[in-house]
Amino acid sequence: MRHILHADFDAFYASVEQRDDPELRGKPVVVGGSPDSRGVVASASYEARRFGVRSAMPMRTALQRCPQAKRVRPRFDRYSQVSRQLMAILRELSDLVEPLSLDEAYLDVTGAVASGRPPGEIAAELRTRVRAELGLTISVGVATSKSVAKIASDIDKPNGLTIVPPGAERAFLAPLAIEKLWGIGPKTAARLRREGIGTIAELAARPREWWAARFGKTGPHLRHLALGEDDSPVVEHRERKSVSAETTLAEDTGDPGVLEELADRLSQSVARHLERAELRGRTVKLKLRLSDFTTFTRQVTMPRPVDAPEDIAHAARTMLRRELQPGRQFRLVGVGVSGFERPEDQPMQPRLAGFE
Ligand code: TTP
Ligand code: CA
Repeated sequence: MRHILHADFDAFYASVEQRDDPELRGKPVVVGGSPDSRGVVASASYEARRFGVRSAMPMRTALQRCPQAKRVRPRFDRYSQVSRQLMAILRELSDLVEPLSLDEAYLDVTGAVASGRPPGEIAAELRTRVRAELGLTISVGVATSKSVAKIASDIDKPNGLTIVPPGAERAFLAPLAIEKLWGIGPKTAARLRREGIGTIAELAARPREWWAARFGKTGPHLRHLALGEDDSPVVEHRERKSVSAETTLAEDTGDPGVLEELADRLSQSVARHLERAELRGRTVKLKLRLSDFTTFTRQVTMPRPVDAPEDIAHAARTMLRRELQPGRQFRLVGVGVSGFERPEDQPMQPRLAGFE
């Protein structure tokens, strides 16, 4: 059995703005684009939500509903920074962390629970630490699956903690509205309601055939979710520290032409991987192994982060040439780039449209 936490910042962007500017605390705050340029609300403080303001609503509408609301332009760099801080705290509690977006993540704490710590205690520590160290509140759901943990974290927002004990999944879901389930959007929900299905219990009571007829391929999966069954694992997203490639030569050589060409090829491979991962780094490293197995590295810091094959190759060749001496034979060459400007574990870019 797994033990999973789902953590989600409350009113994320708006709370960060309120934390950073005491003037905004306790007041309705909307973060998003200007009403004059058809901006939309990215995040609304709970004070603003009392007036019916919601995410994704046109800013103009939001300010009509709540004219005294303070509008703040989004500061995505700031939110990314806070997000990294949350993920770092999560990683101290377990190395199985799966960020879902800047402000949400799953944490698998099965290991800690096996060694005697109740999951609720881990959740409580997490909430205390986030509040003390980041000055922000999160809501946490604790359950035996990702799906139930996510629904649980949402049920008692803001600043909530909901624990669903093992075996209680079905009973917990039973009275909830069908929209709470992954895969049931507003349109599907409206259709189901016309058939008299409004709660997850009513949905869960449907026979297998009904699910297949109604939802096709995803039917069986959805049915499991409605029954509180979900065995999808928490998939770790490790922060990548470097990208590198190396080759052991078929035969040791000191030939500058052969070695430089190899450095070029490795640089190209590294550049391709960097591009795919959308990473650029400031440090280029060259790894060399001599015929007597002595291994050493040389590195250079670039004036700007690089990802282009020619930049990496130029740096690698320059370092390589300095190591060539008559009689010196090499058996391995490696090239790597590190010192990334953007950590890879930012799961997604802020949704930019209309916010500026
Ligand atoms: P959410 O978790 O959906 O919203 P929230 O954190 O503001 O509020 P809560 O969880 O308490 O209900 O989204 C997290 C952040 O993502 C949000 O602060 C801003 C951003 N976001 C957008 O930019 N556009 C959107 O349409 C939504 C829904 C969120
Ligand atoms: Ca949130």
